[in-house]
Amino acid sequence: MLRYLSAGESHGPALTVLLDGVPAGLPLVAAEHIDPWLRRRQGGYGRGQRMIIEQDRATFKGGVRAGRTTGAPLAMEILNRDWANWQDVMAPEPGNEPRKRALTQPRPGHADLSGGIKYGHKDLRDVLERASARETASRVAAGAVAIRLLEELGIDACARVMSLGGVDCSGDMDWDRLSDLDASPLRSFDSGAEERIIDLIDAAKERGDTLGGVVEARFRGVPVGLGSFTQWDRKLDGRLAQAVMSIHAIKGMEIGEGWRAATIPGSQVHDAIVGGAERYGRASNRSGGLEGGMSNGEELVVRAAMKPIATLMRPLATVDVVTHEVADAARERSDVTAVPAASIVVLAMAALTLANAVMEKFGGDTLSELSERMSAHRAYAAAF
Ligand code: EPS
Repeated sequence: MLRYLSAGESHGPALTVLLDGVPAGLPLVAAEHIDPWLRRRQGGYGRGQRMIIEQDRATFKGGVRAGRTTGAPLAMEILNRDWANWQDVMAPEPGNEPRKRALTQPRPGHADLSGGIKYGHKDLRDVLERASARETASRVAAGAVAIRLLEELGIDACARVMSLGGVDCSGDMDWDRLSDLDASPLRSFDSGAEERIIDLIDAAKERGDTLGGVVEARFRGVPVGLGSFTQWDRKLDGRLAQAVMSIHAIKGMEIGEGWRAATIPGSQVHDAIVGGAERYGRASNRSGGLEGGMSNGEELVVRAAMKPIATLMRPLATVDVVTHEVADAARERSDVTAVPAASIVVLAMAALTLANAVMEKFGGDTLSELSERMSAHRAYAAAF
């Protein structure tokens, strides 16, 4: 089983990522397989000044030798370049002016107030530093390893933006145009809608406001039967929901037609089964590749709704936790939107979940063991 953990604060020295259970023999080079995903997560129109400072790169601290995983736990480090500006505030040693840049005016919609009450911090910086979406860089580093593993097993991955600020930019899904997504400022297939959305982002910035949106993670080549119908906690949809809903600012999640399926008759929701003599398939894929808690062999389609970022340059009202007086919520700097970045984070978390389900079903200590078992299963399922 893959196990993922991370540590590190937004303005601390570094993010530390641990990923246990990756089979031995996976070709893995940080600059080739991890850093490009970190770069994608940093991108997108509407990001703030912090992303000018950071240039995220992963360095292996364990588990990889000569460009291949050894089977030992993977350890990675991503340095925070902004740490240079925060050493006096964030130093672990005592006596370094810890109250400098203290934050006592909790932001509505952020973890500040509940986290402060929970852990007994009046300086809410002790909450926001770890609650910050900076943490998602760790998720993407771990997810990039999962994407790499899935790729070796014949499973392709794609992350894109479906709508932003209420404007649809889904366009037509096209696996042959993935590089267009990297070139697009919003990671969308609809360049016409993008111009309108960019205007919206500029206007929101002007107003001191922020914007949310809907993103999609998609996988092609998923084998039948990942997850299970037999027990609640083995259902793949449930496991994907936990992974995706744990991402900062994600407030909704659907698989396939999801919310829309609740509004139309069953005859327009379910997908007819075709094939049989060769591989079974579906005439449509409104179920998003998942039925009965299991993958069904069609493309896996996971969508998530991101609320607007909670740090507003024109802040909402709050209450100061020291003076108990009405105040404006804290603001430093913020992204106007991080929806394109969220598409990469959703993909990373979905990939980790999928890779985990693959390891659970097929097992293996080495990549070749895993690949052989999966190929045998693909042949079996096709002939069923
Ligand atoms: C974030 C606030 C901003 C974002 C940050 C998440 O950081 P700062 O307060 O340093 O300007 O840029 O996101 C990242 C650093 C990142 O890597 O995505 C927050 O409060 O959640």
